[in-house]
Amino acid sequence: ATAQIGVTGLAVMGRNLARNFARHGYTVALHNRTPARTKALVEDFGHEGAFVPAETAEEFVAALERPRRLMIMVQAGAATDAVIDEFAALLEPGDMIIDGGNAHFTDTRRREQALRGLGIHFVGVGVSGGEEGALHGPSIMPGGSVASYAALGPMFETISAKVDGEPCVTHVGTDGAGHFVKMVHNGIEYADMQLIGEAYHLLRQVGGYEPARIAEIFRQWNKGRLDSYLMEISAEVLAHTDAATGRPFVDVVADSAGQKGTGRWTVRTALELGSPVTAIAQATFARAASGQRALRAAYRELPGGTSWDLTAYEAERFACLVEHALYASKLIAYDQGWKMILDASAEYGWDIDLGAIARIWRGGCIVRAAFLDRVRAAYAADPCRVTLLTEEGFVAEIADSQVPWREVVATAARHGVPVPAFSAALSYYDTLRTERLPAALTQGQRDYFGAHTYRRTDREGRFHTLWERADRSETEVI
Ligand code: NBP
Repeated sequence: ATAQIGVTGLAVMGRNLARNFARHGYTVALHNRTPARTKALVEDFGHEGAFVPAETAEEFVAALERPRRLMIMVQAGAATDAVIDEFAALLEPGDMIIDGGNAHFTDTRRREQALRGLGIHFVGVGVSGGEEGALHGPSIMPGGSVASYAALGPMFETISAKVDGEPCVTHVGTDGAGHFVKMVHNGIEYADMQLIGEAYHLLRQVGGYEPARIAEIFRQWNKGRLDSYLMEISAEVLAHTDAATGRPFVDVVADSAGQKGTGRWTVRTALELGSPVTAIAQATFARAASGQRALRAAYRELPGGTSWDLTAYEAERFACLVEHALYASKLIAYDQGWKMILDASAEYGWDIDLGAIARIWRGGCIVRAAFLDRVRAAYAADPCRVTLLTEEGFVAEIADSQVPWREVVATAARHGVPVPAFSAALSYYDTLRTERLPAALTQGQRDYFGAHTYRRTDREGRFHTLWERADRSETEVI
């Protein structure tokens, strides 16, 4: 046995991760259900490092140094269970099975528990950055036991993305914590993309700018506090001209957004946890709405807002306001994601360090952004903070941006331009700022029709008003 790690599942992700390990000097055992993929990898990239190809599961396991580190990179779901069952039977206590696929964190918790009973460490790992990241350095979010991280951490740190010399990897927490955080990463990614999309739409519909000009504006913004990978690629996409028609590329792409499901997972899980990730939810629903062809065709006949042409000066001013609105909304979307991670961390006993999450998202993943450095610093200064928004620097920025943010959302409403994520973020901000919420009336309504009881602001206890009685007398419910 000579291999420090083995990778089974050699489609794009597995192949590139295996190459990344080998390029960093590790001997990598290779296995794939269909042996042709293993052969192809060795033929095409065998010169990059030390590979030990294996055709059968037994040969693959025999190639691994003990304790064995066996990484699964197959399709998430039933395929992962099938592969775990196949290999668990061949492994020994102390060995590690690492699942780098996009597993749902509840599956990871179930698998971890089952394998723990056999003495096998099961490590669910969120791997971000797509196939390029897998090859050149992903952001890596491992869960699993502390003991397994001692054995795997140094290898992950070697192959991960680096920012300022620091590896984009941390032990997120036990069992499914890594896959949970990867899921929320993807949810935040949905929100960030939608917010940038809304900014583009406003600049076009209200500001009257063409895509190429908006690309320039985005490039300018990308030099400031909005500096991020998503901003950068959005500018690239908007600047692109379709070769076949000579029109802006963005105008020839069908406006119905796809999804592979991690946004939906985030929203569903948030509903279960009671975490109000409204910007992420609106971004996920916006993709769903874009795909409702018949419904959109029917609504298209309905009246819209009042639009008017802006002067060049007004358009320029409006673009500045949109920058404020985008930044403020983005802060909220990320803050909602952090809070959801905190809620899950408390629920599942993960003790997640949010500063470390901000640190490992600075490179090797889709949401990488300059402002994450400041987020990291904010959590380092106060690891127990429930929101970023109370950090001194962010307080000042929100104070500066909140009026433009309101003006943009109001302008969008007047023009009839949809801004579901901008307005959800602003409403979230105002909801949490508000001293007295209409939830008091909701409680009254619930008590009226369902005797659901309520608490009072002036006394402890649970109460019910006898609404059917003329005197509406109140009883304390014991
Ligand atoms: P796919 O998700 O397309 O899966 C293909 C691999 O799964 C092949 O190696 C295939 O073997 C294997 N496989 C299947 Br399908 N069913 C199997 C079974 N019953 N038993 C054994 N092997 C089976 O590959 P991918 O796009 O490289 O992604 C791998 C994992 O990484 C997935 O969980 C994915 O969600 C995750 N991920 C992907 C990306 C990305 O950008 N693509 C990013 C981050 C995470 P075969 O060759 O014999 O058919």
